[in-house]
Amino acid sequence: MKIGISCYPTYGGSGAVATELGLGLAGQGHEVHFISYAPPFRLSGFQERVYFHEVEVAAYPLFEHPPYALALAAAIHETVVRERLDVVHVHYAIPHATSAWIAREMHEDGGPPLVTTLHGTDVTLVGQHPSLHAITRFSILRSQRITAVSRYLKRETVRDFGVPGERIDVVPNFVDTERYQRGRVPSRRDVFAPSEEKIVAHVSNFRPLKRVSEVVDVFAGIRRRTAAKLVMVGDGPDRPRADERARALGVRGDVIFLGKHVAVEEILASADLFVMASENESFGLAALEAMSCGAPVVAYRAGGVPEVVADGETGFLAPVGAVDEAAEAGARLLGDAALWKRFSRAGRQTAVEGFGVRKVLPMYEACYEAAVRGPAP
Ligand code: GMT
Repeated sequence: MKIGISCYPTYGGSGAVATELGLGLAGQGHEVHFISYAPPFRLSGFQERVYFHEVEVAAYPLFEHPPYALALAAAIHETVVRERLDVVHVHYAIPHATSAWIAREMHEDGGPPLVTTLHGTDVTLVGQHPSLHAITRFSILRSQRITAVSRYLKRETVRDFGVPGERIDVVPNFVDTERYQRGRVPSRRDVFAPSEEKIVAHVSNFRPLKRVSEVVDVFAGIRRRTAAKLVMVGDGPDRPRADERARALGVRGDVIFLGKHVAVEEILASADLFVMASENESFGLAALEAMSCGAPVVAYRAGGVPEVVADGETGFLAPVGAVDEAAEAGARLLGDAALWKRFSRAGRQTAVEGFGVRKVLPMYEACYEAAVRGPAP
């Protein structure tokens, strides 16, 4: 098939999933055309059957806000016509589903079907804004196929947008378990933890809902019980707050802010524990990637996280804001070698058997085929 994929190219889960999906599909013999304003951050190196089409946004003195959604619609339409795409798959409803709908309307015969994957904040946060709610609902409903990355996100979409449940397929996020595994790359343990401290990792875009200061709080609680270093990967508005919090708690010397990193698997493969303190998370891709690398997870029981992390088996889940409980659970895992090994193995097994690329890719392929076939007569 010839598949168009549109996503945010910036550091974030939806762009990561869209890119890994496109690369996986190309590996299966499909032709994949990414359409965005910049190459997605995980798209590097040459791969056969993968193309990138840059959306050019016209600048004009009259435009205080250049119309990206329209430029994207034009680029999708143009790519569909030129490359004869069979299906257009957009990730994150706003504005991608709207742009793809406009592109489709531009075809006299309707053009190829549109698949929209809902990722999280497009439904739970941004799409809830009164100015965006109606158009988000409209664009989701106009998609020929709709997928959500967790059962939780499907429920939220049904409840808040009135989308009929039978129209939404849950296709979970996935991980390349060959790439994300311990022992594939040389360990960075000596770099992060020269005195053989335990390595606690966190990966996110440091936005307020990630509560990165509480990641530091949890780490400080762990640090009081065991020698450890915290490796913070990513960047965003709350990084200064996390830095400040680490200073205030007297653990700044044990926290390494790495900034944005594309090859997170190289860091996660050295981690002993992954900590996430999000107040909401439709899925938690970074937690899955950590589990694939054999790192148990400590997180809050929020949104779709329990669908990924099995409490008491592959990690521990605490109520949102229960910093002490999370810290105690983390220290317990790091201090008990047998427990850690059991959780590490179980997490890896969950990633391989439940969320491996070989399991999830065919679900998207089936979705495209159904979209192309169209509704049953
Ligand atoms: O807001 C974010 O955290 C970024 C967002 C994105 O679009 O990159 O992440 C969402 O999509 C990811 C991939 O499906 C999920 O793993 C994240 O849980 C989800 N984030 C939230 O729901 C907050």
